[in-house]
Amino acid sequence: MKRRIALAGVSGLLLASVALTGCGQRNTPAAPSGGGAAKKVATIGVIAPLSGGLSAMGNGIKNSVDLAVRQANETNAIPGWELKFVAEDDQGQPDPGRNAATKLVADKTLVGVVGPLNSSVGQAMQPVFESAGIPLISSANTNPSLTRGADLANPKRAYSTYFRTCATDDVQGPFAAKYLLDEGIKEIATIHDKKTYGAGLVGAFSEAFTKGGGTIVAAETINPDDKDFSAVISKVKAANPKLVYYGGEHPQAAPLSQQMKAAGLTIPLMGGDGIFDKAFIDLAGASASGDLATNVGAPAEALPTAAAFVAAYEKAGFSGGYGAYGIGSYDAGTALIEALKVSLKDAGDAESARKATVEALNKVSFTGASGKVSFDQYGDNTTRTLTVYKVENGEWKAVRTEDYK
Ligand code: ABU
Repeated sequence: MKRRIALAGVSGLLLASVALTGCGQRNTPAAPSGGGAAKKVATIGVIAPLSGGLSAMGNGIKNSVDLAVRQANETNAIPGWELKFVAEDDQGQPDPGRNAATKLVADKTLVGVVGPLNSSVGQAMQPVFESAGIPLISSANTNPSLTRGADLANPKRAYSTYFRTCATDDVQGPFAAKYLLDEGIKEIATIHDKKTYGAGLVGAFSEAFTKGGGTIVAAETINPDDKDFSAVISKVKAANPKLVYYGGEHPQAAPLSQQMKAAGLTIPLMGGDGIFDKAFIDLAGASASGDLATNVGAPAEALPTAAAFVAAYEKAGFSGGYGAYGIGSYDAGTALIEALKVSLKDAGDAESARKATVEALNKVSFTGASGKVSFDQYGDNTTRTLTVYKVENGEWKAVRTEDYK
């Protein structure tokens, strides 16, 4: 069941002020001053691409969680405890991601991590967190197998310590397919980058698109490190599609869009949340006009529940925006903090509270920046919202938001 959200009707942002203590890259508890009892330390980590082509998205994830941690410390959300924040760079690659996970779980004060961005990196990290009994909450991994296993017809929780706040590609692909069919676009070509996310998204899209009466006139792949897409563009052009649906991320999608248009394939490119970033428009330039993307969640700027987050993020003075995954990352950090309010209450140290933190995460329920947040039996968010955006006048403009139950 789904509910369409009327974007035009959303108005009157509820601007709440949030006190912040500073705006550095790292949030370390202050040393206790004389007389007061020393607070115990629990560490919240972020693992995301902080360098490379996806770093704008990755830094948005990092900053948004940093903000949630600062606010928790400022309001003494967990009496007797100070939260420390650390961030590690996974470079958007599985091996550095696994290494970062291994490094962080060795810290006895670690109680949970938000991240990573890429589903393929999440897959590499999940066993590390499962062995350590430490929760990992992603705001961006959209491949459904990470929570429900490879056989979606017979879902089984993949990892007891893994959670996510974003909607998944078995919803995102059909959402894009329905939008295109509603718009009368019935012949399309697909291209993906062969990665977990790209291949999975195109698979989910294609199934729904053909079931809905559409035709896939060409189905091609690229390699994630390709720069020249002329061969694949020639094949796609010969099939005369009305649109190219791309599964992958913006560092490849932007030059693909540019090279398509330069080669005379003057049709829109559409992708998922992996291309929804200002960097796509900056990289593709004028070629991006008319291109489309879906993203997980509703537009933060139009969501009353996100107004306080948006204001606090701006006030904090982070370099770079919160990006596609900002509100979901802030909510992932908040979910962890909500769980810690329960698990750390009577704990002697952070390490002994890990199991209770996972148990408490399964029971959290709160209104976050993105709306209601709680997790189902697989670790997925029970709220699943998606938005279609179109590039107009050099900006992503929201054109349809739907909420799936
Ligand atoms: N969700 C889009 C990009 C991240 C991923 O690989 O899932």
